[in-house]
Amino acid sequence: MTSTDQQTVLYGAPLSLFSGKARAYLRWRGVPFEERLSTPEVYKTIIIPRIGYPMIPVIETPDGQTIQDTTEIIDHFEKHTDGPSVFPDTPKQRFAAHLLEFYGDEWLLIPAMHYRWRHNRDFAHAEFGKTALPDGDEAAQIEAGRKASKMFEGVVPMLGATPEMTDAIEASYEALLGELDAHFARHSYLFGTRPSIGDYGLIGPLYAHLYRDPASGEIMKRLAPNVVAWVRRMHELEGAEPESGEFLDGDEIPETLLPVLRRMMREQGPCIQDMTDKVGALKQSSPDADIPRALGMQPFTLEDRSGEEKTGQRLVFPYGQWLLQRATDHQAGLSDEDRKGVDGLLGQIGGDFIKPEMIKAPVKRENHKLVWA
Ligand SMILES: N[C@@H](CCC(=O)N[C@@H](CS)C(=O)NCC(=O)O)C(=O)O
Repeated sequence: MTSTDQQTVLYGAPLSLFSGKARAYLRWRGVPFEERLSTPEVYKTIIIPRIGYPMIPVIETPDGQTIQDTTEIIDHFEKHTDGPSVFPDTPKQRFAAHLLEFYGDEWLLIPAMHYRWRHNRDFAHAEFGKTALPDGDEAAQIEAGRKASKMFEGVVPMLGATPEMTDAIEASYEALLGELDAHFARHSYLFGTRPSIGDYGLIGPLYAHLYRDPASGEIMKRLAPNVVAWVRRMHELEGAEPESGEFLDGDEIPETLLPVLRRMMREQGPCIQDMTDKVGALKQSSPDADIPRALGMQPFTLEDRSGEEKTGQRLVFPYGQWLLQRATDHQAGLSDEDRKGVDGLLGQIGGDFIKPEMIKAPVKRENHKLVWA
């Protein structure tokens, strides 16, 4: 990559899901950067004045740009630095990589938040305290951590992680771990020996909440040692060289990824359809209003350990449509032959409903906000 004397700064925190995603990417991409803790002072003096709301991670580039949102951060470095891309340039791999980024960023928040707040609560309070009061003693940090994490803890049931859904969320997550473990037994990353944007989507939840939080890490180590090795490869670059590797030849989608993609379509699929319908209805009813962060609730269904379907409710985030559009825009731009390949893959995974026409009211991001495209 091209380097500059001044370094990129990443404002984030060790416990943060999306900071882990950005950090892992910057390390692999060989971007020289310094990480600074997102303390209350940083929120007050940097993040809120520049972004308009409290959210991490935030990047400050050497030329003074401020970027929030890990997808935009990755886009920025893909565009402005040289080096191998995390976007496969073949039709099916690129499409599947975008879908899996969406799955990791949005859907795997459910197990991530479930495990953090039901199985790692004390640890999480202490970790929030280390960011909120870095110079405090342990007791003061825990107290500060309880306060600082109230919003995050409060939103857990709204994301669908309720006590009633516990068994189904854990059954689904454990099955996913098994599927990913079988995949990573054969491949270093999702599509070969180079990480893709899909890998960066998955590393968010699978690093901070599901690997680093101790009770979650114990489950991952017990059930999925190959996923653990992938997390370390992705995040610590253990056994991996920055900017190295290749995507599989011939636009191959490994057989071992099909169960993961099928799970995505089966579990998240109905919510994806509902999300695009709700975003479309909003544009029809209030074309001039700001797009709210959430658009009410939607049902979602997972199987519990006995195979019985359990239905919960979760918030609908229009932001998810922006991630989905990266897949559907790619699909729309394909030649007839390449489109057949992608649609054939969708047929194999139960995802026929994913098509450009499902986007009724496209969105884009502008100045850190979601707006109508
Ligand atoms: N889409 C954003 C999500 C970032 C995000 O949710 N960050 C969390 C910490 S990991 C946060 O700051 N949340 C504050 C909030 O949700 O209001 C990204 O990719 O950066």
